[in-house]
Amino acid sequence: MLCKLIGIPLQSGASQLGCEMGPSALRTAGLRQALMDLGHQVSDCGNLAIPEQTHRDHPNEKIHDLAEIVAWTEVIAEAAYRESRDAMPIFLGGDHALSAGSVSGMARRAAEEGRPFFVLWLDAHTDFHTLETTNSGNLHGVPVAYFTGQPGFEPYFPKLEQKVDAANVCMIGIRSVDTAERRAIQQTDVLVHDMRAIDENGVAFLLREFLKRVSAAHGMLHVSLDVDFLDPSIGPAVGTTVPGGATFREAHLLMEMLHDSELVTSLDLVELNPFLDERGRTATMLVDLTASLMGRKVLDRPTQRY
Ligand code: Z70
Ligand code: MN
Ligand code: MN
Ligand code: MN
Repeated sequence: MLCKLIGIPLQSGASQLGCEMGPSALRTAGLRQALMDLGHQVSDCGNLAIPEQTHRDHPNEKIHDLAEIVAWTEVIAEAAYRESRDAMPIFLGGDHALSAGSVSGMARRAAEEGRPFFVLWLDAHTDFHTLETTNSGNLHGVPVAYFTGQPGFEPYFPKLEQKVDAANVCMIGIRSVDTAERRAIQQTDVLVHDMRAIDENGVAFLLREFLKRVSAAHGMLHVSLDVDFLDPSIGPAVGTTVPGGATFREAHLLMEMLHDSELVTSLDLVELNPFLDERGRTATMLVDLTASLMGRKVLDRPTQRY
């Protein structure tokens, strides 16, 4: 498989500075070599950059850096569409606002290929605020509402060429949802698995049920991995730590199952804040999880199909 690494030094969607160093930390932790060791070809496209922005105001005065995030969304969506023609893009964040672009660009790619498009959202948060409802004003809290076509993003954000069907979005790891998000997401068909669902069923069951649907539809699958999906004990390098996250074993199991499924066509690695890391261990954790997703395993065993 040809993997394209796309660095996105975007940090103004989060409340704390530092995510702009994420792409560098992932490179330093050896992402490219880990993929090559698994027999993949890797092309590092370097980091994206945004043009000069024109100022944008929104009636919600809490929102900060709107113009910058809009500019990033356009640039990232275009890169996602372009680089996915012949390769699997891996988006190196950068905060989670980048998924407004990566997911919308991949949705356009899937539409062009005539395939249904699915998103697996691994996160403590639903990131389902609209521009009206965000209280923090941090735009990493809005990408899912944007790419599923919730109202109010136009004329600020780019018009979606292809919105993602909410029923094709599955979230796992959720444990921090604001009131407005909860109200809004419950009006949709987004499948939200909170930590209780994990505890009662196990991650393997939840993922297997979703992968069966993706497989039956011959869909393309985008995986969006937010560091705070992980328990802070194994992923401390994130601005918004939330206790009670996924364990090392749960996270690797999901990645191994995703590999076996052969369904994943793009990946976000987001919210890594190297300024908050402990001797690079969160960056290394993300590289190891990506390696599991791309075929690293403890023992050879027959591929599990879904
Ligand atoms: C909260 C907000 C958020 C990521 C934190 C948190 C959002 N709902 N998203 N970390 N990735 O500020 O809107
Ligand atoms: Mn925040
Ligand atoms: Mn997130
Ligand atoms: Mn999060």
